[in-house]
Amino acid sequence: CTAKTVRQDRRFPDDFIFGTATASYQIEGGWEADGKGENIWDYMTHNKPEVIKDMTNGDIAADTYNNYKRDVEMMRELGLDAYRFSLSWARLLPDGFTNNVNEAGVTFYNNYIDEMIKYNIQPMVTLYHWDLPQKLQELGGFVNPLFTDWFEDYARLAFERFGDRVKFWITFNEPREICYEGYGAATKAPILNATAVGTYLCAKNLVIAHAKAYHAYVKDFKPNQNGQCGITISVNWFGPATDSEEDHIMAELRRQAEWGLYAEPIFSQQGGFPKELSERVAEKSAKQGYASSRMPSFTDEERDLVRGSFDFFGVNHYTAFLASAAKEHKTYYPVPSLYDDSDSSTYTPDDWPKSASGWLKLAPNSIFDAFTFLRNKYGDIDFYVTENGWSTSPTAGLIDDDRVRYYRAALNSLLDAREAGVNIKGYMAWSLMDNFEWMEGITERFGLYEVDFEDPARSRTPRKSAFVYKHIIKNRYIDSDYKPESLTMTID
Ligand code: PNW
Repeated sequence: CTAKTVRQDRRFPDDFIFGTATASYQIEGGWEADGKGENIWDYMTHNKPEVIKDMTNGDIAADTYNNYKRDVEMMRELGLDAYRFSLSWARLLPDGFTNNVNEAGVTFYNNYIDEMIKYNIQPMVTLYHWDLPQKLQELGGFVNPLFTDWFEDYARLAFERFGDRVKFWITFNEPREICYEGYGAATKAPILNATAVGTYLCAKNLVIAHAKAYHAYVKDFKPNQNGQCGITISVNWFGPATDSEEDHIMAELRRQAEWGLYAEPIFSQQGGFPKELSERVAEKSAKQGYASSRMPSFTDEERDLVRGSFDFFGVNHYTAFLASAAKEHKTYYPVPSLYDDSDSSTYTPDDWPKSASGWLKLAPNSIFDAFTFLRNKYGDIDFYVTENGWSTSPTAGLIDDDRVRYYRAALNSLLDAREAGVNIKGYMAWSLMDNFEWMEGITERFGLYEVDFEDPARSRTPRKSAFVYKHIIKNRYIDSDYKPESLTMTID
């Protein structure tokens, strides 16, 4: 693959939605302000600070709890149509359950939302971006079968309190990072490392919880509120390293393990977990001496509840990987585990430009590859890019030419996909500003705005990429020659 030449004659339609995205734990701070309960990231970072690369945590983060008006001012500077952010479950429901509503938390989100609405910026709300109330984790979290009801109750509260103004709801952000990284491995809270079964038990409950919240919205809120409800799945592109049949099989198994596990039950006609992966897990489980497959199955009723439970498909897309059957690319995975079950290994070519994050490189035209694949598989549905972005090091500063190059390449690839007929209706850049990058702490920066974490006020300063993104939004056009005259930001 070679990068496509950039075409200048293409535009984004006026109704295309440009925004940025963030998540509660990564920006808010105020970890115990005004009655907020403890969540799994508070608990983990306080009790095991060594799991975070620089021993930082989200206690203060970008302090959006006290800076929300400045955040909205930045949205206005950029000229955003929409802003995607998440609600902190434990800020609203300190114990996780609806018997105890923290009204100060409700007020905080009301203020944030009202400030956006005042300036005609559409709030897009994620209900769950990884910060489960610790009390629910102590009851098993996502692998307690009653989780699906706890989540529906929480979702109903959010629809009730905010649904008059919020018309775009995302139930979960990135099931893979929740279920594989949090339950099947130890790279996100709650670091359970239950490699054999964790991913699969979580995956089943997660899609059922999503479907219950979706149906609650459709039945009891949508008729009056007229919004939409969907889910966001991380869909990086996994293509075959060569044209060999083996590599094609590896790529398909990898896609099923990475995102098919969560997309197939919701977006496919037949529902349920992906076929080839299910077969491999069943076979391996039998050989490993399990009494039944480590991957649970769906009852007919569950399958029907989940399939078709969406108004749109939200996609977080960052990069691509090549799947290979070749010996030199084989990676060791714990046995049993999701990736061992999938038998697949991946690598990335050395000549793809590197970001500050080990997993993130600039892959040629990966948005086109991922979205045309999704459209061919799941049909002509509405898609949104709910995250896409690039990391730099904390010392890289304000002149972020590599981030500018990444955004231009990504948006060109998105236009290619639209030209091929994929209905991508919006794009959210990750992120509005630097924030707490999970296990990496603040060692990797994704912001269009730099945040000064040494400054108690957490001042925010636009990077060059902020000006370039603003220019694209305003003109609905990617001008590859545009250079901001200065880094002085104004509201147009
Ligand atoms: C997303 N990968 O996570 C999350 O939704 C954000 O909270 C996070 O800050 C952002 O991307 C940047 O990391 C991802 O390995 C984590 O491909 C890992 C991957 C993709 C997305």
